[in-house]
Amino acid sequence: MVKEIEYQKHYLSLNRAELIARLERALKPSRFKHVLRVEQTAIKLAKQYDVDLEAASVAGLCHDYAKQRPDEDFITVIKAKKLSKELLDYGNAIWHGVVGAELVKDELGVQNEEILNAIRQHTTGAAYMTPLAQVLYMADYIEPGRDFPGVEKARQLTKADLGLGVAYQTQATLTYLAENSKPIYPKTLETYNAWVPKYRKELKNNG
Ligand code: DGI
Ligand code: FE
Ligand code: FE
Repeated sequence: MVKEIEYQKHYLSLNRAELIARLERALKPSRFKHVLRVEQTAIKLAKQYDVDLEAASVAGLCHDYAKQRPDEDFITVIKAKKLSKELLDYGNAIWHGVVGAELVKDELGVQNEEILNAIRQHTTGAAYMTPLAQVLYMADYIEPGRDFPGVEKARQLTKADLGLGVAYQTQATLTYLAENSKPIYPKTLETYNAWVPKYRKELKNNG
């Protein structure tokens, strides 16, 4: 366990303990424990890759804040904030990050756009991700509670090269979605095109 950090940068008006109390109320216990592990994993990666630790903590804690909201809440936000109508074709898997970031902003008071973008991108990735967004995307995928074929490889590659981890996850997710005939959000394809061919050689050697 990484030592708990004390918030000093005012990314939100809540302190860490208050934020955690809000998350515990918003989430079922298993999801709450997941966000605590994502926070710790994000902090660890942030240390290695020279990303702001406090931003990694806030992003890790808040990334699934909206996961348990009913569909109506997301549809209301999509309409009220005039977000892309294309979003209405998807569901919670896509909404909880892309639309959930708006709830993180309005209800938890996180105003920092880099943190909000990292939350928006945490499920699908994006063609351009800041190091913070890459850290969150990977922390969510490799936190110690994750157990699926390939997770050890993902941990190893992420430790060796953050971008290679991003490419590995993106390839695995796209493969999983296609194999299971699931709808692919266009941004997921953009992420694939931006990251996977770039790491073609490394991915091949590490298949
Ligand atoms: O919220 P978590 O479970 O912690 O993790 P997450 O937000 O990364 O969500 C992972 C799920 O999202 C995983 O089952 C694959 C799914 N997903 C990722 N990209 C897409 C997607 N689902 C659809 N339908 N389309 C996508 O493009
Ligand atoms: Fe999520
Ligand atoms: Fe998550």
